[in-house]
Amino acid sequence: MTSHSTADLQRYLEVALKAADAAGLLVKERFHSAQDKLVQEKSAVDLVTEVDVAAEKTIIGMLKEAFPEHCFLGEESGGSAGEERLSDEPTWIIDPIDGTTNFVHTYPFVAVCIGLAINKQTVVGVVYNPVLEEKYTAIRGGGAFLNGKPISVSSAPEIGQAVVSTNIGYGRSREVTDFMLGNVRVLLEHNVRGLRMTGSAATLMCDVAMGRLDCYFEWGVHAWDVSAASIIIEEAGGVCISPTATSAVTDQLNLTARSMLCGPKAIVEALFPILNKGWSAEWK
Ligand code: LIP
Repeated sequence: MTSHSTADLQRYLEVALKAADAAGLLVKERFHSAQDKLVQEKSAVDLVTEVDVAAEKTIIGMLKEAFPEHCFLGEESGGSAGEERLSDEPTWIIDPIDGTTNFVHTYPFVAVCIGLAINKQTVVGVVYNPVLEEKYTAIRGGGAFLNGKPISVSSAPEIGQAVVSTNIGYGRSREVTDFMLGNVRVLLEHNVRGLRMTGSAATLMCDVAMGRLDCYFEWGVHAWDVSAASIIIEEAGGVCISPTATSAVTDQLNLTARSMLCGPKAIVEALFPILNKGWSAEWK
């Protein structure tokens, strides 16, 4: 397997930043014109706009030109079947707009997400919110940055002092509702200081990376929602794990596990044993 030097990772980051800027411009230009965003419905609650499609095309076009030998996995072009085929080869994992519902509703928590995974682990990540002008970047071993300034996760020592975040996703069945509400109940019973749900996995994860939130968890997320942001958390000193009924806090993050729990190690370790983990990808 070819090895990738820090200089290679820097070069990957440079191109990813240019692609994120180009896509971010498309998002920003259309953000305030909610009425004329052409919306298609993957389901009544899972939306895709013409901007998602155009932004993904732009990103993949720019990355492919620079790195024709790499693989690509995009929310709008790859789909879930592609996610299951994630290999050890360098693979760009792209969400052109994480927070599409927010975008449609002009709620400013949206992000262009570009991650590069090698051996199924993210080594380069860019999460760019062009509305709030917040650009998070990281390469493996090089620290995490918000608009060029180093960031780190919070030092909240326990759940009672933590503001925790999650999202409710797209499932509306009885099983999903019971599972989601079960975890909200767990947090309240453990006197969590606050709970936030703002509808974009990547922006919440970056809020955790820069320490304004203390933790994020969600079941149902895809690799493109979490790949880029996962390295930003890890490089900011936090941990990211894929909680399942049989996993442990020490397990390596599995980008395609459809689950995420991340934050400072102390909070992740405190939440891991108490959250319900019996989620099923089959649930609607
Ligand atoms: C969204 C995630 C969010 C999750 C939604 C959806 P999208 O991504 O960021 O955390 O709750 O179900 O996956 O679809 O806006 O890119």
